[in-house]
Amino acid sequence: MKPLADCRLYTFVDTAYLHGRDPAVVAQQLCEGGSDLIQLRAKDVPRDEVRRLAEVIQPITKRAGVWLVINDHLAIAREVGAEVCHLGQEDFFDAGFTKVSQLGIPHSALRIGLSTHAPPQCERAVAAGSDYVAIGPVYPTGTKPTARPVTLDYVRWAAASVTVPWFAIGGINLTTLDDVLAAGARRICVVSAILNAPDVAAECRKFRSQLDRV
Ligand code: TZP
Ligand code: MG
Repeated sequence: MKPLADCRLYTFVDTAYLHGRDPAVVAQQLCEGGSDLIQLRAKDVPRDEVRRLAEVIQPITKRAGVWLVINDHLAIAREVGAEVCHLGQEDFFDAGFTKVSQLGIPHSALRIGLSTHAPPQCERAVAAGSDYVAIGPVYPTGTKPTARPVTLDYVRWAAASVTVPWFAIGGINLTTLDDVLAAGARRICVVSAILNAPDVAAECRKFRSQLDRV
C-alpha cells in the first residue's frame, strides 16, 4: 500500500451510481483502473447493508493494495478493518469533536479524512489531526446537489497552504481535470465521472494517465 502522500486517485463505490452493478465487480474495476483509495459511500442505506458492502469490498481492496475508506461509519470502518474513515464537518465538528484523538481510536490503526469547504474549516481539520482533507466541491455536482461550489480559488488556496495530503473533489471529469491540476491539485476524488462510464476500469485509467502527466 502506498503512503497516503503518494496516493493521487481516489475513487468511489457509491451506491447511488451502481445502476444495478455488483459492488464487488465495481470495486475490482476501480482497483484495476489504478485507484489508490476507494471509498464506500452509501447514503440512505441501512447500517447492516453498509456493513455487508464493506465486508464484500474489503478483501478486494486489500488484495490490490488499495486503501479502503468507509464514509460516515466509524464503527463499521473499525469492524471490517478498513484503513480510513471519512467524515464530514457535520459528522465531526458539529458532533462536538475537535481532535481526531477524541474518536477513541489508536491513531495508527485507522486514518481519518475530513471534508472541508472553506479555508477556516481546512485549518481546523488539520489542527484536529486529520490524515487528509478533501477540498470541495470544486464545481457544482449532482452527487452532492445542495453543496455550494468552492471554485478553483479554494484549490489554489489549498495548494499554497495545506500541509497534509489533500484531495480536490466535486465535478472533476476529464475536461475539468486540467484546470484543477493547473490550480495546484495533485490528488483528486472522482465519483460520477467514473461510475457513469460504461467501462469503469478504462475510465479510471484515463484519469490515472492524465494525473501521471503532472
Ligand atoms: N463531497 C464534496 S463533492 C462530493 C462529495 C462527496 C461529490 C463528488 O462527486 P462527483 O460526482 O465526482 O462530482
Ligand atoms: Mg458524512
